Amino acid sequence: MSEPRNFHNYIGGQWLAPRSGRYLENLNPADRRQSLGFFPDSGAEDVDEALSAAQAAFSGWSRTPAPRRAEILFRAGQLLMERKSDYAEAMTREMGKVRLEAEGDVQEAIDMLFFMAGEGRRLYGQTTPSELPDKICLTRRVPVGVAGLITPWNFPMAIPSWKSAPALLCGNTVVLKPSEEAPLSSVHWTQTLEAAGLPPGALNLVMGRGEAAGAALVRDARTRIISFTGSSDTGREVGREAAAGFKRCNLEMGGKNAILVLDDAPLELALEGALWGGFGTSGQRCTAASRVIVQKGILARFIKAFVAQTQKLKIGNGLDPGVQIGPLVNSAQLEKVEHYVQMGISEGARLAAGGRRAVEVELQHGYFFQPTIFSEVEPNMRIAQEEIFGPVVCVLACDGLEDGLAIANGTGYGLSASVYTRDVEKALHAQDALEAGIVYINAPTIGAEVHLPFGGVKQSGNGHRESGLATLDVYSDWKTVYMDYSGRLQRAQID
Ligand code: UN1
Repeated sequence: MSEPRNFHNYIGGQWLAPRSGRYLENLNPADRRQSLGFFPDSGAEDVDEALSAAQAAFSGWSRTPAPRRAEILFRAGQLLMERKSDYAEAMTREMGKVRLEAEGDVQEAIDMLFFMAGEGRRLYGQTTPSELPDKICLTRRVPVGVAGLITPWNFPMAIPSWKSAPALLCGNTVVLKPSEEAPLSSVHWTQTLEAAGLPPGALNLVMGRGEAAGAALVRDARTRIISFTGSSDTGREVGREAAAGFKRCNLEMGGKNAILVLDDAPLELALEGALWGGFGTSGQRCTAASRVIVQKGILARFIKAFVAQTQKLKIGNGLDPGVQIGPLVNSAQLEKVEHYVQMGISEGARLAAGGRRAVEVELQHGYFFQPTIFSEVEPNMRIAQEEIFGPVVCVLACDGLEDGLAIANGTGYGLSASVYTRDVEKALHAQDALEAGIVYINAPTIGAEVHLPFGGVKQSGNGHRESGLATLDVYSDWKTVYMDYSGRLQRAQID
């Protein structure tokens, strides 16, 4: 292997070494003997420089017509299509998700670029009649200012795209701080926008840890929008800090998503959904189906087949063909999963599959964990309440639709939920009653598409949405314009 190289921040259109002088090495979680390189461990001084660059670029970028801004995003989408395969391979090496899923991650960013590019010629406001004659009223979306974007490692290109594409389209400038576990995909994202012709300072990339670079970004008065995806605990801190500065703040946090399988469900389809929803991305999705609630009539049959199919999943390096389960992202995540497995056992759940690190010879240099199923899980157990973010699925029993819905809704989270049934009335009733921002019928809890709103209720979010047209409300302010051509003073509510 060649010498691991040093990567740089991107500030004001230049690739710069961090002023902090510090770097973090990034290792391949499937084989930690392989280094991806050294990435800036930026400090407050780097964030300061990036915010100055973003602020300086704001007047030019915000006055660039939205269709012109959109054309740059469109070109970036075309470039990303050409680079998809290379970037996906790098993504698998940096955070472990299997190659096919990494391609899906890059594809999600392409989709977002094209979706937002189209929006450049719309960005619709409203025109309304006035209560007074010879007067027109309308609303326009206007840019807010500098957006600070803090993104996680599990969707290292998709999530930066969810945030930066609409932020840029709306005319804001951006400072992006990706997770230190997956900075390379953000380097690739930034290089693509640079090559597409984004002017200097419109998007700045500052790499480093949340405690240093992330905290400085959230705290600084120049950041007018904060968009954060990560844990509910960190989100609470971010939200508190943002509130003190009256900043727009979009928080996307955890989930404890459930698939509800009723007696009349198409069983094979539900099994496939539980496997993909529970173990896709090794369970490291905020939308992962970490609970499967099965009606008693089919419970035994479901568990038997679910265990058998889970044990057949091929674990390994995500670049190897046929591998379905990649590693966890790092040792801390591995230890967290182990901790929860021990907890499940001591809470009295039955370990039905997996439960251990995968220790085959070819896996010994990575952070691999067997896909794990607990059965006989009670709704109030901690393994059924807390987000594990790993390949651990809890199977719970329910008596029927109402009981199943109560269990599904019985956690503090509310991101994604799913129901499998052939009964149309039950399905429609469930989509009404499930306390979740996203509901699937006869499909697993993962797989959101970029032109629809993404986000959760309860502790999964703070009322905003990513993706879809709804995300434009995070990245723009409404300006209301009244145009009076009567030539006289007209008093609303009086004349
Ligand atoms: C996340 O896990 O943070 O719907 C995002 C899905 C993906 C995005 C997940 N499109 O599962």
